Amino acid sequence: MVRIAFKMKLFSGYEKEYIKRHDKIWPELVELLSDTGIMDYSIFYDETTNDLFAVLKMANPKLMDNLPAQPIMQKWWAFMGDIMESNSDNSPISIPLKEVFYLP
Ligand code: RM4
Repeated sequence: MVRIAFKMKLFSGYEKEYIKRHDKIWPELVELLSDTGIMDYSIFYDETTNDLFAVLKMANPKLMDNLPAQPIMQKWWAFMGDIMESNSDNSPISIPLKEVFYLP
């Protein structure tokens, strides 16, 4: 099992909206993420910087490469694009983080 962590960035003032949208996350997106092998997926919000810190577990991280081509993923990213920093293809600007400590 591999732990993957990355940062995204929320536009200022959208914390409540971000939570609201994720409280109502589409079942078909949950299914896609699950089918991709993603587990224990959390996103934390840093209100001092608007950083979103995401951390998840996967047996095979290569499977993440399949996500951007999936229509549901593309639809979600387009839906989220008005409240977070995104690339021109609507995917969130995502900064990978290196693990520097782990206590099992
Ligand atoms: C985030 C972002 C991520 C997605 C989660 C569910 O806001 O769009 O790419 O994996 O939602």
